[in-house]
Amino acid sequence: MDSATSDRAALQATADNGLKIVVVGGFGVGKTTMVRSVSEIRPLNTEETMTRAGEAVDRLDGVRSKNSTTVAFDFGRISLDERSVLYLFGAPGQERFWFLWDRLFSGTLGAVVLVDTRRLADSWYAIDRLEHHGTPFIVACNDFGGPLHTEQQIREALDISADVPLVECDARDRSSSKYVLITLVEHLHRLSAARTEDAPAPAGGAPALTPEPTP
Ligand SMILES: Nc1nc2c(ncn2[C@@H]2O[C@H](COP(=O)(O)OP(=O)(O)OP(=O)(O)O)[C@@H](O)[C@H]2O)c(=O)[nH]1
Ligand SMILES: [Mg+2]
Repeated sequence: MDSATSDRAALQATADNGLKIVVVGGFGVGKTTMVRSVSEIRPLNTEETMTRAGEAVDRLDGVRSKNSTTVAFDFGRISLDERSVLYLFGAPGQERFWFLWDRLFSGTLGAVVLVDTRRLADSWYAIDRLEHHGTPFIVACNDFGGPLHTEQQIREALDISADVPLVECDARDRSSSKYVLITLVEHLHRLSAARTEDAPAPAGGAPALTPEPTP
């Protein structure tokens, strides 16, 4: 287990808008890879080697070459600007660890549902849980060079409406992953602005985002 952390990128003193974001999705879609590639601190990973003992319970369809899996969660951090800092939590993808998700979603402002378009059905549970919690999310299709689907086909397969942003990404690429997170934060700001449309704007720019109350 790699649990080392470092302060190689110290948090700016002006960072007063911390947002908890979860990266969720099916097994082996690249959640740990995304948190790793984008984090400005050495990420906390709870990767464990997958052994023969887990063969009976761990699903390996489509990800045969994978030999480690997240057993708790990943944690990383990225500053978007002087004030906004995202605290990233990567969820475990194996079904036997899904019981952790509901706790992980607590206090979460928004989520990235990472999708391998060759295994779209593996994303259904994540979307179901997010909708249950009322957690806003975007969908990011990670590039595994799989079969190409139109945006409409993906929306229909995942049963997501037109107002849920859908983007493509390569989780191994920092700027691509950062673009995904910026898309999510912009989505959250739009939702927040729509909620407070009639309220006067607070001094000092965009209103700070606050989590939805957990149902
Ligand atoms: N081709 C390709 N491979 C990727 C991409 N992102 C991640 N991978 C690879 O996919 C494998 C799975 O990545 P992980 O980041 O461990 O996936 P995960 O979703 O965290 O997996 P679990 O925590 O076990 O559910 C790794 O071997 C990555 O190197 C991508 O964008 N393209
Ligand atoms: Mg992982």
